[in-house]
Amino acid sequence: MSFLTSTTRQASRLLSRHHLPLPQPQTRCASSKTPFQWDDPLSSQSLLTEEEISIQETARSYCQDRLLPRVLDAYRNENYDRDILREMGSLGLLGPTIQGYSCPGVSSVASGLITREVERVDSGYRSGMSVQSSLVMGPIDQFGSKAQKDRWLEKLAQGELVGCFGLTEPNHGSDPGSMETTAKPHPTKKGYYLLSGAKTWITNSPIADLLLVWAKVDGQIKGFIIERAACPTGTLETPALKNKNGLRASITGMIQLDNCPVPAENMLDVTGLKGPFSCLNSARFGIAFGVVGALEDCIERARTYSLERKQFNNPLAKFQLVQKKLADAATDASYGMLAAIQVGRLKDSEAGLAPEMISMIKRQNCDRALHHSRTLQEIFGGNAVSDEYHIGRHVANLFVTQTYEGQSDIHALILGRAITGLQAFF
Ligand code: TGC
Ligand code: FAD
Repeated sequence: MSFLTSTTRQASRLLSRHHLPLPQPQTRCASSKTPFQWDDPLSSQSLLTEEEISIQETARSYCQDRLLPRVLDAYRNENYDRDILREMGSLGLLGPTIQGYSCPGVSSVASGLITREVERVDSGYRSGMSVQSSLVMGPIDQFGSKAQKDRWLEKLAQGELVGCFGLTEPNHGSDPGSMETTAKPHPTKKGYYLLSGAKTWITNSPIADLLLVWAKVDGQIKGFIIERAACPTGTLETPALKNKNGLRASITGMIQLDNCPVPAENMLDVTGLKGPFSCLNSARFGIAFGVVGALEDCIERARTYSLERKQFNNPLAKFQLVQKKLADAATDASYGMLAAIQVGRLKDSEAGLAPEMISMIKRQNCDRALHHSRTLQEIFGGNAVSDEYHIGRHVANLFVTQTYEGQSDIHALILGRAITGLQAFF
């Protein structure tokens, strides 16, 4: 049921190079007959290729048919179903921009549309997928040797192996450059390093088969792929962090390393913070699309509720204050989607993009999604407290999306540095 069989994969690669023509500028004035679409006010759909629309439809069907029915139980019980990654793998949703290794090699916008559909259901499901695609498969594809790619990429693409990305430490979150985790040459075993240190708040770590851990070798940051199955007892622990009040449908934990032996051949070919930050560019880009999906779900649910619920003999939707909340949210969702598509096109273009563009859309879309989901929550009155209305879950999740992969204020400082040439971090 993969959306890209080997035959269509070739066709889709062609399609992705030949985008459908953009809508032509209208010579006539906007007509009152042109219908306004409340769920796509600025017609972002008109900017997509046929292939992208088809991928979006496949992702939406899967998410609505298979993920939505599971999400309440997963969220209530903090129970992430590991099979989800296998299902996503069978549909070609993992590592979608990678060429080869059973990955479809589609456009960055297509990958963003996938995260939008997954996060329309739940940010935690998007998190589990993003880590696998952008933060584990991405770095192996970008900085891995041929042997590393041959060994792991296909299994990760199929969801047969689960990966995690360990950058944050208990004492160093926004400032990963100060990390304390070290890798030292093994004193007796040639060609091996010993890794020691702790990583925290790591998505997928308790179930990960492959753990990409960033550690300092003589003060220089390097990435190591740790294979859980090869770790001697007592050298690697990944306890789960339970009782979260957001992102409960994903699984989060620590990585504790105590002289864990890792072969030098498992090291990635990149040095310094540009290693983890290059992977984060793709993951942050995915979040910028994803949170729009979560906000769109909030808008749709609030609109439906306000049309059905009556107070003072009128549907809530008839009241001006309610309409303003919907209008504000729909405006920011559609601006956010257009900006994300533009950055996606630049990402795939010859000219490329500046990482600050990703900071801008990650920050703005997360901030706006959190703000509006919280405002739309008010439309549900007391019912908002029931998880069956879903909106409270999105609000709690969207706090996390605003925090991880660079908290909103950190991205403001990245932008401030680019605008002024002066850094304000320390
Ligand atoms: P700075 O001097 O800015 O940069 C150091 C080196 O890195 C390079 N670099 C980048 N390269 C590519 N893309 C980017 N976006 C890059 N940003 C920086 C830079 O060119 C430089 O290279 P070189 O060769 O000159 O050494 O470093 P800094 O220490 O001053 O950085 C400060 C700051 C705040 C920008 C940075 O530390 C930061 O972004 N902090 C936020 C931390 C963060 O995002 N953590 C994410 C953890 S992973 C996660 O949250 C996953 S959640 C997944 C999920 O569940 O979905
Ligand atoms: P801190 O760095 O302590 O920041 C606290 C506050 O201080 C923030 O508001 C921040 O903006 C502000 N602040 C910090 N420095 C400055 C400054 N110079 N100027 C102004 N304000 C400042 N990490 C991973 O490596 N891999 C993962 O898979 C992963 N998954 C996660 C999943 C979840 C559910 C969560 C909650 C986190 C996850 N993280 C992961 C960690 C996440 O990236 C960090 O929480 C985030 O980077 C912020 O770091 P911190 O929590 O240490 O906050």
